[in-house]
Amino acid sequence: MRTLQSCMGCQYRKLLGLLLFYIIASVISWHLIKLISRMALYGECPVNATWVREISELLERPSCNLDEPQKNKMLAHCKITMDPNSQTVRMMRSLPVLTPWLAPIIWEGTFDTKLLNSQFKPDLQVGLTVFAVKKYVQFLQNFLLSAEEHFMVGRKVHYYIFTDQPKKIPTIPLHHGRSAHILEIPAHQPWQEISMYRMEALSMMAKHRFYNEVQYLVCVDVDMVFNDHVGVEILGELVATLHPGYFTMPRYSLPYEHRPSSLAYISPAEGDFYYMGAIFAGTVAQIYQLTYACNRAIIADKSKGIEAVWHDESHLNRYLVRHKPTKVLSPEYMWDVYMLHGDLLKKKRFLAVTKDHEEIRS
Ligand code: 5GW
Ligand code: MN
Repeated sequence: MRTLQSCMGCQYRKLLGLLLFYIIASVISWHLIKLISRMALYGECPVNATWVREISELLERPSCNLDEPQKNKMLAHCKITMDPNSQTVRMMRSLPVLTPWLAPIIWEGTFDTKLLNSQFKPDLQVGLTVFAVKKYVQFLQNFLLSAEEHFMVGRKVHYYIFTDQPKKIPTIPLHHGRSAHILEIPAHQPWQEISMYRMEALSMMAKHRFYNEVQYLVCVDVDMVFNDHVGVEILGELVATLHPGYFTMPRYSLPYEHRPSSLAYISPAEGDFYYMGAIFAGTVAQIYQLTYACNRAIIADKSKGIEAVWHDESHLNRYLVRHKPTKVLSPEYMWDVYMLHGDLLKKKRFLAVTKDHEEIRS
């Protein structure tokens, strides 16, 4: 009898112990889950502090021409959008690595350079096209030097430099197997013309020359510098780049052409991302199709007296609604120090050079 009672007592103690263990374990795991999900959502850095510092720095720059009330308004706006508990920020911080049509979005950590390099033949030839018209020739030196350091290192690269001033093109020592070709073009007057003329010139050259010389083309702005590795991971059939100013924005706020009278029109029901006109890539055939279609649309708009809101970029975005890119580059491949959320990027591979717009375009 005694042994039975003491045994029952020990059963109760065991049960109590187990209960206590479960309570403590679930409290600990609840806190752990909360901690892990916070880290996953916001990263380990105190994002709020980083963003506040970024914005304050931007506002204090001499080139920031906002007046005091404008600055205050901007800060107030940022306070709302930067609250890490807000739904917007939660959404923004989950960066997509696949498009809805399952094309990869290239971020640091999503690719293996060694493996990718083994998938491309050693005799792969890549064309890098760039326009340097009027005062923009001054960007070429640093552009080319940085490309030699970071762009398709160890690969055969053809630089195609479209310019109105062949004599002013700097001579940069190029690595073995890499060459520069100067292609003379007329200086167009209004700036949109130069920017848009690129589509015409590229489609012509793709048809008549690039076919024979390269397999892929990468078409970029010249007011840029390479700042980190840019390699074969950017090559694909049709490659577009997320605009650094809009990759965290909801679709309804993207600056597409909203007037149905323009051929660049994108309706509220259409559009996926907002792509940047300053860098796109693809096979020669795809770049030919893209630049030819965009140029045709630009000409048709012009004949109706319409110019798309962001010029060639608007037409590029329209084209990419119908022809989904097979690969999308993250803003690592097109960054500008004036953009927010730089803390989300592990690398800033291709950077816009800060320029005095009025001076350079005069
Ligand atoms: C651009 C704006 C106003 C007046 C002229 C130009 C211009 C552009 C020019 O005088 N020369 C020239 O070669 N371009 C080419 O078009 C450059 O490759 C330049 O990178 C590209 C797009 O123009 P950006 O860079 O001024 O446009 P954002 O949107 O990058 O500022
Ligand atoms: Mn530019």
